[in-house]
Amino acid sequence: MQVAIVGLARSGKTTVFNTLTRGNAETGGFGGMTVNVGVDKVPDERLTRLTELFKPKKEVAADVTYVDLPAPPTSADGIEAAEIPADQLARLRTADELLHVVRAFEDPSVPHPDGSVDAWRDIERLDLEFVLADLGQVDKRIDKLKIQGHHGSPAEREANDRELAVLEKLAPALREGRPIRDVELADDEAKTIRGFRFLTEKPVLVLLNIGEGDIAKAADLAAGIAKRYQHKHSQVEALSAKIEMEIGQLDAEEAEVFRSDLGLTEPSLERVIRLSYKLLGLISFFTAGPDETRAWTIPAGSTAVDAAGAIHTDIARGFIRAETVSVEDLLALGSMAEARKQGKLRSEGKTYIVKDGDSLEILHSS
Ligand SMILES: Nc1nc2c(ncn2[C@@H]2O[C@H](COP(=O)(O)OP(=O)(O)OP(=O)(O)O)[C@@H](O)[C@H]2O)c(=O)[nH]1
Ligand SMILES: [Mg+2]
Repeated sequence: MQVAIVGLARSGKTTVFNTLTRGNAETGGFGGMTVNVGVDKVPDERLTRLTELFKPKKEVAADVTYVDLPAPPTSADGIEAAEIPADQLARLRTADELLHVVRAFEDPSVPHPDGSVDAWRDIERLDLEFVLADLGQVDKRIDKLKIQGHHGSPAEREANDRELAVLEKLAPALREGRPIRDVELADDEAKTIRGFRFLTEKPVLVLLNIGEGDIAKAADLAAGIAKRYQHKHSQVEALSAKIEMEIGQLDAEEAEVFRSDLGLTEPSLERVIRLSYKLLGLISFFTAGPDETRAWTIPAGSTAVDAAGAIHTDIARGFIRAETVSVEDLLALGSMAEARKQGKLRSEGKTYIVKDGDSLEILHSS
């Protein structure tokens, strides 16, 4: 899973990146063109507890790749309607999700490119750039299909028409400034345009980067924006990136003290990671044994065979059955054997829909 960190100049993208990845990329670089890439483990207390129980040689958490991209040139240079450069667009398209960092902190030592802090204005501005990028691509493709449509075999022409019909549904929505994620599409229509990897189709987590003095109001500030940001597959969160970055550099005990002093009850960044995971419709299942405890990522709705395939294609091919127990039951009962004795262990077949928090032992022929 890959998350692109996007936002206008000096909104705090790199600070958020550092916090998420415990990195130390240079911040305050004033619109530099550096791209930072880092990997972070998805925090999951269920995995931690499984590891405590099984004491395996190794623990493997699910991970997320974060890509911190430069701000689009428009916002950095104040040039109207400059396009997002092609190389940045290409990087954006490969992402599964956008983490849109929005400046909501006041700090005279970090001048806002527009002279004033206005989170809503900035959200709309970047969203518009993404809409325009998608619209450019849609229009170009429509023109091409219209020319191409008169040629080719009947099957080719039919495929041509099908694609054209979907794109002609998207174009007017984009012209009105609506993101593709809001357009109602049937499954086969969505599949037709999947290859484009449109920016406004990706799920988005809007992250308000609030000032240190606003931490107590974080939830209210996020709710205020969420009320106006009524899009599908989107969510709004608020945190103070600078403080979170500083906390991230402390050891666990110090961090705890610091957090409670600030009235930060829950680690905001863990929440962000989990939310971005959920927004993608991903769930976790676990495998646990003396060698290794491990969290695996699969799309919600996956079957037991899909889960086996996430581990290894050979295991999917030789799938016999999945001995299944919820992690909570497994943790409460202490072992697979005990879970079996108590009737909590189920034998599930190929078509079983795996649930978030299932612990699986997949039996397979080799
Ligand atoms: N006071 C305050 N300053 C912050 C906060 N978050 C980031 N900053 C500061 O704002 C400046 C810009 O932060 P960056 O993380 O570099 O922002 P960016 O979006 O990556 O900036 P560019 O890559 O230049 O577009 C830095 O000096 C940060 O220290 C915050 O929550 N509060
Ligand atoms: Mg940066």
